[in-house]
Formats: sequence, C-alpha cells, structure tokens
Amino acid sequence: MKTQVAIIGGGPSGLLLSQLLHKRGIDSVVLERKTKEYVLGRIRAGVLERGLLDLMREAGVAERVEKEGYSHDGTLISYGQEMFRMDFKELTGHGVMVYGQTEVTRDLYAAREAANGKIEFNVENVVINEADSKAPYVTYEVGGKSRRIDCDFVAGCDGFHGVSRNTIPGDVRREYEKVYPFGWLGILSETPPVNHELIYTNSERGFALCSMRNENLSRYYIQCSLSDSPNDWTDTAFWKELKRRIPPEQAETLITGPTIEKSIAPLRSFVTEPMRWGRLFLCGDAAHIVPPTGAKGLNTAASDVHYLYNALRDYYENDSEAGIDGYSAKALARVWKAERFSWWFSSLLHRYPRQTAFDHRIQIAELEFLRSNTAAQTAMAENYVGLPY
Ligand code: RFL
Ligand code: PHB
Repeated sequence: MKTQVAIIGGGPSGLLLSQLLHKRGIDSVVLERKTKEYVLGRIRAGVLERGLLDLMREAGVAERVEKEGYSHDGTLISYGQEMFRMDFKELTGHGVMVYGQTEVTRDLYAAREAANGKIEFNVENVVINEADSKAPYVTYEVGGKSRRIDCDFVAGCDGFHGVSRNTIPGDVRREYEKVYPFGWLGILSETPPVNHELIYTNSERGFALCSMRNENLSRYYIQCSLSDSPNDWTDTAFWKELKRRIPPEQAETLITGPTIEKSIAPLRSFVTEPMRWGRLFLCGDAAHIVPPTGAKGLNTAASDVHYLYNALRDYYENDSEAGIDGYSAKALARVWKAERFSWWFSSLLHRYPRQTAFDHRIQIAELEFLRSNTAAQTAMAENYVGLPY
C-alpha cells in the first residue's frame, strides 16, 4: 500500500491529523493497535481549549461539540475553609469547553468513516523503517498477515507506550521525566454534578477534583496512593473520602450513586526531544506527558497536530520544507510551557508523602496570593484556557 502520511495510532492525535489532512486532499492511513470499541472505552480528558475547538471546526467535526459541549467561563479552587472562583472569561476574554475526549474521538471516527478514510485496527508489530531517508515505510501484521505501507512521512501518534518514540536512536533522543509519588483515582457516575463548574481542591487529606460530562454524568477524582488498586475502593469508600476533601457545603449537596467506571492513573511529567527524526514526527502523548491537573494532555496533543498539519501543508501545497524543519522546535516551545503549568498546578494542590509543615504553609500562601491577586490569576487563567499557538 502507498500513502502520503502513515499515521501510527488511532487516538485523538492520529485521527485529528488524518481528518485535517484529508480536508486538504492529503492522503493518510491510520494504524491502530486496538479495536475502535476499546479506544472509545477509555475515559480520559474532559476540558478542551479553544485551539482544539478551532481545529475541530477546521476538520469539520465540531457540530456536536458546539451543540452538546458546556462552555465554562471559570473554575473554583478550594483549600482549608476557603473557596474562590477564577473568572477566566473576565481575566482573559476566553473560557474552555467541557466535552469528553471519548466524544471527540467518536466524532473523529465518524468523520473518517464518512470520508472512507483508511484505518486498520488490531495491527501488531508495527515497525517504522528508514525514517531518516526520503522513502520511509512501515511494516506491520494484521490477522497474522504481514503488510507494508510506503509513504512520504510517518506521524507517530501512538501515545506513551507506542513504538514511534523508540524508533528515534537513543543517541539522538533526550528524555526529561518527573514521576509524582501518588496517583488519581477517577470515577464516572450517572449523577448530577455537584456544581456547574469544576472544583479543584487542596485538602488536608489530599487533592480532589469535581468535574463532569453532562447534567447527569459526573467525573470525580481523588489523589490516591500508587500502591492502591481500583478494587481496593468500594463506591461507598470513594464517596466518603471525596466528601471529606471537598468544602462542607458542597459535600452536603453531593449526590452519590453507583460508579460506572473506576480507574487509577499515575501522574508523570515527561518530554522527549527532538520531536522529529528525518521523516518521522512525534505528536501528543508519544512525545510528552503531563499530570492531568492542568487539563493539558489532549490540548497539547492538539497543538502538536496543528503545527504538524501546517508543516505538511507547507510541504505539499508550497513545496517548502521550512515547516517540517521547524516542527520540533515550535511544538516543544509550547509543550514546555504546558509542562511548567501542569507541574506548578499539581505541586500547588497535592499532598506529598514527605511534605513538611513549611511546604504546606508555602502552598497555602501561594493559594492565598492566587485568590487575592489579579496578576497571579491572569497568569493562571491564560495558561488554563490555553496559550496561543
Ligand atoms: P492516546 O490517546 O494514548 O492514543 C494513542 C493511540 O495509539 C495506539 N497505539 C498503537 N497503535 C499502533 N501501533 C502501536 N504500536 C501502538 N501503540 C499505541 C493506542 O492504542 C492509542 O489508541 O494518545 P494521543 O492521541 O496523543 O492523545 C493524548 C490524550 O489521550 C491524553 O493526553 C489525554 O487523555 C490526557 N488527559 C487530559 N488531557 C486534557 O487535555 N484535558 C484533560 O482534562 C485530561 N484529563 C487525561 C485526563 C489523561 C488521564 N489519564 C487516564 C492518563 C485525565 C486522565 C485521568
Ligand atoms: C476531567 O473532567 O476528566 C478532567 C477535568 C479537569 C482536569 C482533569 C480531568 O484537570
């Protein structure tokens, strides 16, 4: 098989890139290790920046998010007995959209299918060959049969555990990592959200987050130990712990119910550089991971897609390699800002195992500064709603 861009990974990065390229008449093939049902079963991000929304519009997949997504103009932050609101709209002129990653992915699959886009599921043993030449090719197996795709470029959109990143030789790659000493236990429940806006909480007992998907679907997270497993947490234990962490007036009105999903995610900051090697380009979680506190993972994947899509357009439409040559530096400049923000917001809100009383007072001082200082709020809000591309 021949194509212009071979895309490894059928998550949001790979699908969005494929759909945007299609709109410009650039052909691609997406290779996905799992089934579509499996990909759509992953409950992940919930907060979309306007940059991602603009890309969805350009890709022709924004109809449903515009109808069913929830615009949020601010968020609530609580600590101790205090709770304050940050008005993103007033501070920056922009808000964010609450709409699940699952739904973004569903919309992208629908668009690729409507356009007869080529997606191969259940692929195994994907190998990216000769990425440092002008004629790369990808080999893989599906249903026990070997296949080969010859292409101009390879986009590595295969997440943190994919093969693309490790295709870049070790002596070319630099990796930066910070692993946090806790995880997030997340649940989904068919109950009305406790509040119409998100609540991020720094409590004596650890971090908690109240989020949502719609009027009758809530998403809650609590900081947990890395040694916990979801089975250790009964629904009753989860609700009890959440109530102890959020402000009492919210705890009193919280409606609980059976959970329909429960999982634990470890928290990690990770960046690999460069994001390009020859004709292989890394995009999204394949190149970088953030702790979810700042809601930046999917959004940073989207900004990579934006830069790569424009670089490839430049190549095919203007016969220019300037875009592809500049891709890694451009993408990384924005990635590092999202890394800094996610690390900062995580550090501000979590309990660390060896945290001293001094460290805790510093967190509280910083939260009080944020509550009362417009410059601090503006800096936070600009990062939260998304820095410009
Ligand atoms: P994905 O979604 O991991 O997709 C990669 C795809 O590649 C496939 N794959 C392969 N395919 C072929 N061959 C191989 N060898 C392959 N290896 C892997 C995989 O099966 C998969 O389908 O990466 P992508 O597309 O870069 O998207 C990144 C986002 O998924 C991720 O950054 C976000 O979910 C992070 N995240 C959040 N991001 C936000 O912007 N806002 C949020 O509110 C937010 N909340 C979250 C999050 C992530 C979380 N978890 C579970 C880590 C909340 C949580 C709890
Ligand atoms: C979510 O709704 O899943 C969510 C929201 C905000 C975050 C992380 C996750 O910071």
